[in-house]
Amino acid sequence: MSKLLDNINSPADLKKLTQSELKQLAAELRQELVTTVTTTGGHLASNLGVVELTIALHQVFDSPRDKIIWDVGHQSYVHKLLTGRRERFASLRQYGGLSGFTSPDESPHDPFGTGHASTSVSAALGMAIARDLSGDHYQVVAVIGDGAITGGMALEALNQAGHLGSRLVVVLNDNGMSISPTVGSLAKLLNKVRFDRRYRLAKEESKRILTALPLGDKLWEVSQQARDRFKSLVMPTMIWEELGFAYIGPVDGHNITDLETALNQAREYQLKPAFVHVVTTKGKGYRPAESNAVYFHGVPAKRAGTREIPTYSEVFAQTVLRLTREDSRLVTVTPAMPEGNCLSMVEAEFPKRVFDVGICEQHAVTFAAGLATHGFIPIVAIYSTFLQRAFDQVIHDVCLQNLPVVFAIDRGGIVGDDGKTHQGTFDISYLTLIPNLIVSAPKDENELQHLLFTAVKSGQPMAIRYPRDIGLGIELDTTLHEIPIGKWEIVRHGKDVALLAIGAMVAPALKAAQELASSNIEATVVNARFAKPLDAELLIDLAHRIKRLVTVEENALSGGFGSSVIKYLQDSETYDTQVRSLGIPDEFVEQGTQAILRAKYGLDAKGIVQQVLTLFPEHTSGSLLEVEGKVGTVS
Ligand SMILES: Cc1ncc(C[n+]2csc(CCOP(=O)(O)OP(=O)(O)O)c2C)c(N)n1
Repeated sequence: MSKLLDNINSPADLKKLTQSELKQLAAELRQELVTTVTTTGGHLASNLGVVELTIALHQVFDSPRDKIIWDVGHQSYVHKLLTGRRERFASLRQYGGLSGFTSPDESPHDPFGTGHASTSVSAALGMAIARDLSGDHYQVVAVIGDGAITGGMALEALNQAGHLGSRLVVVLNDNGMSISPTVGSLAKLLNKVRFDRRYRLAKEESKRILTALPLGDKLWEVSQQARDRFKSLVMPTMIWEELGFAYIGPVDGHNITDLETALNQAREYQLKPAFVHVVTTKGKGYRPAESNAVYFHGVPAKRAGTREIPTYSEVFAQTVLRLTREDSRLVTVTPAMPEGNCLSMVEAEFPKRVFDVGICEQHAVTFAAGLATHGFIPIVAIYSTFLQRAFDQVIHDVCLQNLPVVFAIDRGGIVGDDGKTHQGTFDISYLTLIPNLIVSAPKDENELQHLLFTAVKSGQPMAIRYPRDIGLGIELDTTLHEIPIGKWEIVRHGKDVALLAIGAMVAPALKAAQELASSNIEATVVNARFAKPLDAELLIDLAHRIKRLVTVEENALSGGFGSSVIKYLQDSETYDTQVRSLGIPDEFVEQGTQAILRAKYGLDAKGIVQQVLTLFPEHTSGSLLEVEGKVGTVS
């Protein structure tokens, strides 16, 4: 049977449908989401929750002339399906396929690139002011979740928007959930609105007032005043009005007619920015996702095989649990990622010593700094890509004061399907330039435990970056020990070339060394577990003895581990050593599986072998032709 969705190639097609057809379309969209996303992986529950909201937005606004900016962009799949990207939908999050977020490269209906949270209101306000300055009249709409709105940037933008009073529509998609339940006093306030019985009665009342309204500004103002008097008695929604917005809502986010009414009112409103409060259910319409929105926030892609080996994140959390039991000074801080960081098990046993601070990376770091000033040892559990947000806090609030904060940096290196916005390929560069900070990466999950133990004991700021991956299946030591700071480890001896590999690159370097042996090239492999400080003694020794060094890192070459090694050798006037650095060239890494991307950048065993062979012209007959042009090298 043909579907309505088959005939929707742009929002204009949507506008031809009747209300009952729109309902059918909503059902078809849900079906499409479930079928595709359970295969490709992706943000299923968030998208199921915004089906009606997306339809209503495209009914009321005229994209791409009007700009609709989805915060984070993880809930933009329905928007993609309605804006001409349905045919490519099965390529979602695949190498060369549709992005899991919004991207102006992909469609004129994506006016802004997203991936990190809490940017939408700032970007929308910038566009609204650009519109005003250039005398244009299009509409600008930011759609932001109740999780993302707790982020500092969003609050900063609301503050400016209310002050400027420019025309702008902010739609709050309030489902009570971030990835985990949204935390904080703002979340409590929103919950009050959603669950208060008096409020629900009042909502009915105010809805009648609202829907009876003609859309003129004057009448709106008068009715607003009457409504405000009534509302302020019972509803804690006045905060948005006090911030300078016209508040509309709450609106049932699964009722297309109500949504259209509210959005039309917001669109017509001229006097100040409008704030439309939409209440949705995360996972709506698909029972497993509705009942477990945390799991279905981001479902994994269907891939062959099962796993018995724990992930680095799991080993991290097990170690934190153990250390928290042993040392009462230990506390853990996570900016809205207790699930991703596997911290639920620690939180269950130590609810007062694990802090989910919301999507607030900057605050997370300075909050940890504050704790550290009073004898606590905070572990900030954070993804590499999100720590970028808190660069100044790491410098100014932690390292400058030399406070003992541990940065447990998950998803360091290539993360895969989330793509350009989420790759953790800059942290070695942006952390090693900071004085006082120790920067490390374990070669396997067992070493992760020991490095964490070392960091807790170090009395200094220390970062440990580890990959988004399962471990190597190494047995975990039961007794933890400190690793001497700045000491590398030789894991294989060989006289011809030394591979200095950091973190997840040690394993492929070892494999490469074994393959090189069959070409009669004997490689030393070093587990360069500290990017800072470098093991100067070992480095100089290798430079003198072996003369051919290859650094391997899953990080930008610019400012990375390899560049530190080259700089050190240069400063020590070790000029007769040939150094080659393997890593990520000066570009953003697209989406795709980690295996595809590591192969693309020559960061697997095969790529390492090929690069090493270039240092041995006598061995390279022919095979070099296979080296991909993209491999990033610095010689
Ligand atoms: C700066 C930043 N920190 C963390 C994340 C990870 N993250 C992606 S979606 C999400 C939850 C967003 O919650 P909400 O805005 O309420 O949207 P919902 O999924 O509930 O619709 C988080 C924490 C991110 N994308 N950006």
